[in-house]
Amino acid sequence: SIVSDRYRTAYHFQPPKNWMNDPNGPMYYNGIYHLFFQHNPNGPQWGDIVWGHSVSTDLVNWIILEPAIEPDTPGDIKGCWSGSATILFGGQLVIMYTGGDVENHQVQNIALPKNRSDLYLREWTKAGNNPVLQPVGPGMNPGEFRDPTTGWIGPDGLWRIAIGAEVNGYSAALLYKSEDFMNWSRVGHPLYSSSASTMWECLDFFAVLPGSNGGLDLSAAIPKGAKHVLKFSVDQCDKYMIGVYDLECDAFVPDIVLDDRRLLPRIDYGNYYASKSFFDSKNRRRIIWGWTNESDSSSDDVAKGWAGIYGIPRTIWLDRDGKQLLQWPVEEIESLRRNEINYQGLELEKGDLYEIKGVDTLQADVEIDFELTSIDDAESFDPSWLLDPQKHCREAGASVHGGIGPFGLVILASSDMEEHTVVHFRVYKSQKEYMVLMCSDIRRSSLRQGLYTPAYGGFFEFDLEKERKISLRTLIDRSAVESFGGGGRVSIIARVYPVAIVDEGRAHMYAFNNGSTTVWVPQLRAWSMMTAQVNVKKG
Ligand code: DQQ
Repeated sequence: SIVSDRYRTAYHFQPPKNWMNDPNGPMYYNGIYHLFFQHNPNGPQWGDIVWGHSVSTDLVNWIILEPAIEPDTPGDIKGCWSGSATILFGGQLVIMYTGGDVENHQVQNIALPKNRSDLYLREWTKAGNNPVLQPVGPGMNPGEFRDPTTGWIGPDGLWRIAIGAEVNGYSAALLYKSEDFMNWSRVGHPLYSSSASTMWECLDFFAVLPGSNGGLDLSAAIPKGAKHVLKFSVDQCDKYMIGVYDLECDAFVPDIVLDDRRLLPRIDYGNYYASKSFFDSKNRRRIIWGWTNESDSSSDDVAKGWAGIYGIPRTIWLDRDGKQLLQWPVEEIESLRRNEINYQGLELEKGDLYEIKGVDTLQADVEIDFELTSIDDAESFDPSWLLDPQKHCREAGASVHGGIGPFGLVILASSDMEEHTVVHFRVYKSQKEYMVLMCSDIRRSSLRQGLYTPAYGGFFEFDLEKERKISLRTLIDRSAVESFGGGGRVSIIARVYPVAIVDEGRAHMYAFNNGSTTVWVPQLRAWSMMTAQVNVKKG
């Protein structure tokens, strides 16, 4: 149908139809990128979950294969849920995933490639000794024990994995050890735990080197000065802590422990969950995939026949100060760029709205630098805003004048501006630094009723004494808007369903400024994005 096709993304990952949630077991193996995904082959809502399987050589174009794992054994008959792939020595390959067993307990199972010389690794065999891990031990909740991480090797040469669990009502990243990846025993203490929250879903644990965007393989020798990241999915978003992996205690020790978990940094401040990263040995980088759900209703999903996309795969690394993760779309996505337009030396004064013409405004990649002509008018920052950036974005929207900002992009706008999405910045002066607020405000993205349309937002620190330019990159893909602010310090992905896209088949795009301080745009580049071959069935 028209509605289904107009909102269907052109270069974000999704199956040909039906439901998709968490990315599972991403890896690069023998020249091929593999991506598995929680998938309902029978409908556009969660249920009947199997591991869908797609392969690619460039992370842009994908071929869908038969599902890799389906519920057909006592250990996974009630569900084949999330998990990870680990490449062992000698090229051995293992998937560990959570199964719902006959009693509806969550257990961990192993699947192995049937034939490692099949380039696409189409068929997977379940291990005879499944399940390899059961939810046993004092205080364990058998219904909250899932999503094993990729394995890593400890100094004793043994494999380790972490699994999210609820133990005595607190959240734990339980740690397990094994010699052969088949027989596992639980370590007496967790990798990390907290009394603050319920179960952590989709744990991810990896090493990063401050200031270097080269990725690290968790199982290789970790260089001196490296840090570790523990990511967990909770409260509808993906949060992380930076710390060290203390080899002596065999535990993760965060650099900072915040007692209010609303203050924890997020991988993405928009619609993004259950992310999982992997080390790409081809280009020596760490890549992260995350799930972006629909923001329309489930009856809309039935009408569309599909639900769920993934964000563009992103390179993820740690900033020089070792304080926050940075992300940037993998460079391969730039192969879809066509017809560059280039504006130079735009001056945006208070109230200016400058139309950007010459690109496909429904499928575009936009890179823009905003240079502040002065930083004297920055209003002062209130640290309590960090608790709820969305509230701040609601109260200080694009039409509310400020000292510095709001300035940014208005996209997916109808001719009469009744519908529009705004991605914008505001700059504040805090005691020691400048704080930048980035908002992706989708409250007026559509005239349709029944959509989830928040004003997403996140703050980042920025040294404006050193650098006056704040960059914004926004990828527009029909119903997806994915933005990276300050060189990847804050990312926000959102889903929008404007009526104008359907009715007019096009939209308008503008750069704007609504703050007292004039903003200079030394350069704005934008491209139309071609439609990628994402899981299109051939023939
Ligand atoms: N989705 C999976 C679980 C995971 C949850 C089930 C997170 O394994 O905890 O589809 O979205």
